[in-house]
Amino acid sequence: MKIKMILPALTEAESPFWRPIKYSLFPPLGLATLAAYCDPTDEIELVDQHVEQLKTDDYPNLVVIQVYITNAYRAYALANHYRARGSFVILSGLHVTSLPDEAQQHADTIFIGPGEQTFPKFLKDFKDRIPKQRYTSVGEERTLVNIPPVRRDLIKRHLYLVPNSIVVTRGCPFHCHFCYKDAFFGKKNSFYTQCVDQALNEISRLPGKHLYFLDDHLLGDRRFAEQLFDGMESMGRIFQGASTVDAILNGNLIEKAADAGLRSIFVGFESVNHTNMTYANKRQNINYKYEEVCKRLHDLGIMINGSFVFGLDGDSENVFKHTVGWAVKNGITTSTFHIATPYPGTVFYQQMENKNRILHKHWNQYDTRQVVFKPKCMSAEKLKAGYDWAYTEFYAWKNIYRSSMTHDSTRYKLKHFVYTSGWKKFEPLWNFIINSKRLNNMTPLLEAILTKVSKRKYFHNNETIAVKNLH
Ligand code: B12
Ligand code: SF4
Repeated sequence: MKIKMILPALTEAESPFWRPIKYSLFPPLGLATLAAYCDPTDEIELVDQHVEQLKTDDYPNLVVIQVYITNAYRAYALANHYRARGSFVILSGLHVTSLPDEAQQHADTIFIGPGEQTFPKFLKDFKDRIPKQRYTSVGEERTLVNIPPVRRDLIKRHLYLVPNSIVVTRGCPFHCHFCYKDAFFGKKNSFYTQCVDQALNEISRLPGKHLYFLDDHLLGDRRFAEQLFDGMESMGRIFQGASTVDAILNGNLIEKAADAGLRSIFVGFESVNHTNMTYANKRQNINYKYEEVCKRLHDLGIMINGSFVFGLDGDSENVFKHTVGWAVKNGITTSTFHIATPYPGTVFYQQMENKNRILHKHWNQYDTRQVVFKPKCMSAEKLKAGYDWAYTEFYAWKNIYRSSMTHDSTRYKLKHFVYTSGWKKFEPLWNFIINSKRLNNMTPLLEAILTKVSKRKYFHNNETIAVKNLH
């Protein structure tokens, strides 16, 4: 059977502000995960429209499309196209799970929630010629135990800066009101992990040194994470990942992560205005001092990618200046700013809908760069202008310099400066490398920049951690 798997390009990937490097970071891991359930005799083509041309003059038997909110219209057009050519078309992903009835109009079959249990069921039904219109894994038992190895052979590694992306858990233990997580996983069983051995095996199959864990919260299951980091300690890897504020400050997990090779971490600070965290049900951020998070990570030589959301109900016009000032002062290496976006299926969306504050439902503008709801304490125009200002200001040379200078050692200062300016200031060079299809030649450079700068050793003693600086 001929199977075509497609990740259609996100709408914003075509805007004049498109940063091709942002969309050439990670391969389509979800689709490669699903491909593992297909028959070895199936002829599978995996196309990521962000990095390659999508030809649509073929006749696959089965077309599998992953739908995010901002590629939804493109995904539906592709689905209609292939259905008209006689292919059987299936759709799933976050957006299909949020709005199944919308997606169903364009597909022969849709899937709700993660696909590890439902996709193999469908494949069997499809072969038996009794496919259903809908399969759901929300509310059902789900597991990652004994899932087959991701079909990484289908990934065109040379087209990505970070070909070694990996996920070893699904979901997250928290329930933030603006997050897609509960809509996608359901409230029950919304955080689960692989077996540690299986995760370590997957890591050992990946070539090179550098890994990027795309898990929502790599430190979310303390026992699992401890065993994972213990197992990784002798593997000589360097990696990046994501965590919440509380997991970084509690216990010694973050030290174990550093020992295992963690060199940079995505932290959901979301807002320097703590009232917002109560509105957003982000309890894991409340009552923690963000400055302590930064200090602890910097002491371990771990760079910080801080995530911040603007426009929640506690925000007024001074939030932009306040946030950028805080981030620079605390040596945040890179910042990802978002305009608060009520994704369908979330509590935040329901709240905005109930108060008649949704401005429109053009999904391709729900990209967190545009205002799609009425903010409470400022106009939509002010919110957009403040967001744009924050990006420009944070990545101004003077602030890259100031932020780099907050570190103690010269090596860390230099590393911060090179990493941040390399990410944001050399767009034409990135574009040239992407066009010459040599992006993965840059991976060793990324590895070099991520080498360890801290020589600290950690001595763990039950709850207390004595950090001895060997500088
Ligand atoms: C990598 C990534 C990206 C990449 C995506 C491209 C790529 N190559 O995958 C890039 C950098 C482009 C990106 C961009 C953005 N992202 Co992003 N990203 C992720 C991330 C970290 C990992 C995705 C992943 O690989 N997951 C692991 C795989 C195994 O899961 P999966 O892809 O979901 O696939 C499974 C299921 O969805 C399902 N499935 C998927 N497709 C199909 C199809 C069929 C037929 C079937 C049966 C099943 C199925 O089965 C798979 C196995 O279970 C997620 C967080 C996360 N942990 O998922 C955020 C995430 C998807 N991103 C998010 C956001 C907000 C963004 C941005 C808006 C950020 C910004 N301001 O730029 C943009 C735009 C995205 C959009 N909404 O349109 C949010 C999405 C919110 C939402 N409702 O859309 C997430 C969930 C992060 C979060 N916690 O909030 N992102
Ligand atoms: S901690 Fe992050 S992934 Fe978890 S629910 Fe909150 S926003 Fe979503």
